[in-house]
Amino acid sequence: MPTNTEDAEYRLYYWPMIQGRGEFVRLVLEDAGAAYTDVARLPEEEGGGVPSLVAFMQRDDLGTPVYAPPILQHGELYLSQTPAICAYLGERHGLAPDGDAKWRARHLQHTITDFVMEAHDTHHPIANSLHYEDQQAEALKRTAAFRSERLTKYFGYFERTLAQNTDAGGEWLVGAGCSHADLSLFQVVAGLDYAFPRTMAALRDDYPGIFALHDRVGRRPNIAGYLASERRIPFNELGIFRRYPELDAPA
Ligand SMILES: N[C@@H](CCC(=O)N[C@@H](CS)C(=O)NCC(=O)O)C(=O)O
Repeated sequence: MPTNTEDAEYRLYYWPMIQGRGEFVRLVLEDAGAAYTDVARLPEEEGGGVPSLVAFMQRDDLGTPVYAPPILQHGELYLSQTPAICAYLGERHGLAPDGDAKWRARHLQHTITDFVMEAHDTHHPIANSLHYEDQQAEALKRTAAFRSERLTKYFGYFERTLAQNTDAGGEWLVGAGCSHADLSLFQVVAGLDYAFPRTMAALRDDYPGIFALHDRVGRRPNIAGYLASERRIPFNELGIFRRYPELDAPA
């Protein structure tokens, strides 16, 4: 492992069976065309698997221990917290605006982190340690409020943000081009489309900018290639965005 961070490879540590929060990091790496190793997806014999991730989280030699995955290792730099990792990579690879606007991309990235947490909590409103089935009654109530109040509030906010970004004619959230925040908003829309297809179909006409951004990101050549590859883990009921039809709007 080179000690010079500039030359070092990117090593992502994340749960190997889900897109989860690791996906926000993967999308920046993939769009940038950056080489990376998704360490826990390597076979255990090659130093991968869940044990590699658990061992990493237990390390006490990093200066500052990491709390939870995703974790990015870049030479001797170790970063956790999805928004910090996305901003770090975006700013290194031309996926962040210049100057002070980079801070606005970061604040958008943190807002997306909040949104993701609320989307997750729809199916796990009481405790992560409990199965969905053991908190289904609370999940039904929580998701009804999420769909009618929170989802529309976040979408309204991002729609306004797009409309006010005259630098990009309303195509990107901040600055003149695609940034890490846009890639992450793509992932949230994709995830919500998976989890709540009926709710999302009903919202399409009300938030045209957000859905157009989703489609625009999906057409970016490196992203389109990634989505069609085996590197893109399918959505599933272990991840953040889960399809439980009873939580979606009535048919
Ligand atoms: N705010 C953190 C949350 C990290 C997080 O919750 N990671 C999950 C996987 S997506 C985890 O394994 N958490 C373990 C825990 O919180 O105990 C981020 O955005 O990266």
